[in-house]
Amino acid sequence: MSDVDPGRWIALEDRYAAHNYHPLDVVLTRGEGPWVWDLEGKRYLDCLAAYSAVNQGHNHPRIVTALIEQAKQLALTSRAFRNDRFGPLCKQLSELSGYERVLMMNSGAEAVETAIKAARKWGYEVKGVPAGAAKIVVCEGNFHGRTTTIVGFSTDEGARGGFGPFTPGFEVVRYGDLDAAQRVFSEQGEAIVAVLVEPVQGEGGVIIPPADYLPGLRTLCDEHRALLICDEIQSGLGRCGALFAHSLSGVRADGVTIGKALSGGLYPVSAFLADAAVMDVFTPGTHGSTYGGNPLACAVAEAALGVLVDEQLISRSAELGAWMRDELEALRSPHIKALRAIGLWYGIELHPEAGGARRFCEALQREGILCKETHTHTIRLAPPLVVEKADLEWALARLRAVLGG
Ligand code: IF1
Repeated sequence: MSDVDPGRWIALEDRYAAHNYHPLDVVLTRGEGPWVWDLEGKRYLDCLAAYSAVNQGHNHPRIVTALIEQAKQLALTSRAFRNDRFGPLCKQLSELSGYERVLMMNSGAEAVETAIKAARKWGYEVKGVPAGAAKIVVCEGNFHGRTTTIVGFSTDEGARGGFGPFTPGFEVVRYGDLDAAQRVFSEQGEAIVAVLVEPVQGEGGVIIPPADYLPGLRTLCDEHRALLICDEIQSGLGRCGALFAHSLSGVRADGVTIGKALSGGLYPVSAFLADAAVMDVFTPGTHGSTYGGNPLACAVAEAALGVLVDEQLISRSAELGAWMRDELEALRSPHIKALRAIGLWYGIELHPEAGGARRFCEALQREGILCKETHTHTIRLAPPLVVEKADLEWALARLRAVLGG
């Protein structure tokens, strides 16, 4: 077997790794900007961008330098001591986002867990919900991570099945359906401490709710004294053409979770953002994490946010994204049932007769485009926000070839 035979690496994974994924058979070894290369030196446009973690592109030199320099200086102190990178990062995040306080964690799921804990504690201490009675409203088709609490309110049997018993206290309503939210509030408003919602559902297949949905949820939360918490882990930090996707609906959430692109893919960094009136329910000893807010994470996040702002990746996402949407809309493919687009994020839903999106993703892989199907029939495209128009033109030609039209 040659040194670049992908079969060798695939066999190792299949033999020694847990089988909790079904990846495309491409073995990547290098990345730069929006591009990645496999063992044989074949180049691909990365149209998944590590689920939007590499919005800044792979190995962004400024973020890599920040990582290396900080690793040489000081990586981890624990929060038992202070470090000189944490305060500046929190200030930068607060000023950028407009929220008074920042709570740093590592994975997205941890940020969501933090939001859930904050909402419950706020509910008991501020709203006055009787002990143990707090309810959080979540949506059908949600994806917020993989902890037992979070998968407990998932409606995806694959993500949830076999992992119970689950944490109680969640009410699931149909996504995008204000009447459903209204009903649950009119029945249980006194116990509801928060609505936890993705402004755009990623795993759901880039599902964009009706324009009045988030404003409607905002009003319901205000009327019933509940927190509106937006999970911007995937939709935020530029992906939708705004710092936060929910701002596009003209609302301000009471709490926001971010992750993924907060580090540009160099390190797991996540955060929960809220004003003091919510965040101050956390007091010493009530929440934390060994790695949360460590100097290495903070240095990486500071650089990743710096790139987002200085390279104007957010307006770039809005502008290039709209152009690409028009180009995709002009595709006359017999296979396409619906196109959903926001920023540089697309869900291309295929007719069931097309036989599933997986084979199209495999065909695109052969053409040099990496993307991933979701929910069987939808091709999800989310290139790094540093992608050039010429790269997208190149990709469009291949999409035309594979999808027809
Ligand atoms: C997997 C999906 C994407 C997220 C939102 C929290 C998290 C995620 C909105 C948790 C994570 C991931 C994780 C990854 C696949 C992926 C995914 F298809 F499953 F839904 F991106 F679209 N909130 N999304 O999208 O963040 O703890 O992973 O850091 O679990 O296989 P995490």
